[in-house]
Amino acid sequence: MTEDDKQRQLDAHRVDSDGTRYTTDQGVRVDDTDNSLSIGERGPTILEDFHFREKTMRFDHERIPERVVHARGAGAYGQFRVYDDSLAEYTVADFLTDPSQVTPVFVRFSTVAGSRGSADTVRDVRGFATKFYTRQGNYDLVGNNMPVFFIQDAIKFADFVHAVKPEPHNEIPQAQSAHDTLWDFVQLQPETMHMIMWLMSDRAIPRSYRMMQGFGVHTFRLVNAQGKGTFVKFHWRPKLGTHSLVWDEVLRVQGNDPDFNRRDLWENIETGSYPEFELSVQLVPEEDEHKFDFDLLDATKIIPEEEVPLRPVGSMVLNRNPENFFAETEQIAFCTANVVPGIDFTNDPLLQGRNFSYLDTQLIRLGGPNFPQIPINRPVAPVHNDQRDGYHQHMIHQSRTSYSKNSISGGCPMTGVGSGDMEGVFKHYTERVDGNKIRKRSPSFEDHYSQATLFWNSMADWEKRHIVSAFLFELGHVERRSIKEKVVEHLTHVDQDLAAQVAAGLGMPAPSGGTPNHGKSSPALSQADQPHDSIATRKIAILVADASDAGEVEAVRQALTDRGAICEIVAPHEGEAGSLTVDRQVSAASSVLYDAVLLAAGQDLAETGDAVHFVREAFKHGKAIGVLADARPLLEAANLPSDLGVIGPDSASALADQFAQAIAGHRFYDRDVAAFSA
Ligand code: HDD
Repeated sequence: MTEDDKQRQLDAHRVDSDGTRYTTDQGVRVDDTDNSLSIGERGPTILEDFHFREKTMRFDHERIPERVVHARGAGAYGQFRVYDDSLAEYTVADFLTDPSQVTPVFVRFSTVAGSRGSADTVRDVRGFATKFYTRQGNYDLVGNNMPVFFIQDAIKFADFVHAVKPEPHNEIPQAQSAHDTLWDFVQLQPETMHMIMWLMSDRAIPRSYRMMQGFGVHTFRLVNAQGKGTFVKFHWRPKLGTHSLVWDEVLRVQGNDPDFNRRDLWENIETGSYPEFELSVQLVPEEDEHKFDFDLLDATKIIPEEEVPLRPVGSMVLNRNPENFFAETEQIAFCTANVVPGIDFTNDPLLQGRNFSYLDTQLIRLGGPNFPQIPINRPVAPVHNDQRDGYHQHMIHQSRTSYSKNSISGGCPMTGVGSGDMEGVFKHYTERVDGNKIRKRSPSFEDHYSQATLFWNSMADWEKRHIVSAFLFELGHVERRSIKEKVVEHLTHVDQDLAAQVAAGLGMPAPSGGTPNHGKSSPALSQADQPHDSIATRKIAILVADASDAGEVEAVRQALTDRGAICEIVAPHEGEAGSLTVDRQVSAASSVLYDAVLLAAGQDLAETGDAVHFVREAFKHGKAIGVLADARPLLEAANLPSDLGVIGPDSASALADQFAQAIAGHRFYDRDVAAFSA
């Protein structure tokens, strides 16, 4: 089975209403769906109106329960291909070892805390869940854009989610971690500290789903043909680099375009700018399980890349949008227990609990045990077993037996052992386990601070500033003083300087005590160290007016689009500005929806409040600003406090390269904008 097979499978379920006639669900043609059946024109509606009753019954049942977490998301189809067969030494997973195979995938990106209708750009973890439709069955890699998790044991998940979700009495706040119950959970559960550092960092406000990393989080196990295991961590790295928004911008994007990340994914796939992610693995021989200063089974820990380098193994391209959000993105059902031969679990207590939870949640969400038959969930590998019946069974099983072993059906469907054919059979990894039945966390899970410190130490100065501001925003929304104090106390075990800065902002005395900083860092954790070499798909606003020099504008536009950027002409009015076609009127545009701005109009826009605000706001958010020679008056009207990342005023030919370079750098975080108001 191949990518085409998945396509054919989906095709078989596609319904197109083009050229069709309206019918009931029973296939009876309907004469009119605007007026219910009544006695006389002004008389009562009658029960006999089966069309009205069916239509309304269907409407009343349209919604299914939203996901209890990760309710808000967006998905896309794509394909995965491994580079070579070098992993064959470690795993029998076909899709990870056969470079001739193109494995179809569906990826769903999501936020965690918000409801289905919440805004995209909130401070939150992003889900990054991939379903690989492999020849050996479906494999789900249900990861996040952060490599660690809040808790170590799945039994705490319900508590954590209850704490981060809106508070129970008034259901406030929506999609926000800035409230008492989350921080109360944090202060009482210091195992959250490493993840909290990630959550307070810019990783929690990605510029795009296409520009964030993905992580399998847990240590999994690869298993080879001899049954030998190798520990593995999975990483996705975006081809476009890992970039974020800035917090003040995020707050404004939420109002300007609540679908910011969803729209960005959709539009780029529609226009053929296909998001691409490289899959890498970190491999640890079983013999090395105990050589680290943390436990590999603890999901609040990373394996620093400097200790175990990433090994790139394959690439995933997302190249097709779903056709129907509900049928595909809403009904896709991921489960960490969906593994294929060659991939197995470890005893990570978070992973073990997830393996139960996902299957269980699909039963309530998708209304019964036959959800794997929904087109988006169907494997391309053939499915045969004796599991039958249940709500919404789509198959018409022909066999006279539904038990195993049987003789009536010739023993079919046959197990590996029954048939003697063990090709492609999933064999659980053999692991010896001895121990008492206990409820107790391993002492090897006890260090909650060292890697939080590692993360802090690895940050660039601007990343540290953003983390401090995030703590102040979040704790600033916490009402109970005792909770804030306790969080600051935890921070003294991460880094004294961090704790002191947060304490100062909260008006608390400089904290004492704490743990000395170990001084280690992992440069790979900083976004400053991610690639900044492309402007592909960046959105650039070109501010023009009727008198703008179209030749100069076209020259810069060409230079930017040649490098893959997307330019939009923004002007005081719709229609034409001179010979330039306007994409957006300035008062209907907002700088927060763009990555950079080119000023291409002078006096006319210098007198337009919206345009001046546009420029100042872009500056405040660290964006590159290109200035054509004629636009000097607009630049002067904007009265920016520095020229860092402001390119020009100059001619198109003189500024284009430098402007493009500035955009590739993403943001000028070192601008002093603390006291600058847009
Ligand atoms: Fe989970 C959904 C990721 C821990 C229980 N989780 C869900 C999704 C992602 C993750 C990306 C959305 C999938 C989709 O798009 O449909 N979850 C994670 C990661 C975790 C994690 C990376 C830690 C490493 N999750 C976790 C625990 C539990 C759950 C410990 C329960 C014990 N997660 C669920 C769930 C969800 C879910 C309730 C909600 C909807 C769904 O599964 O299908 O079962």
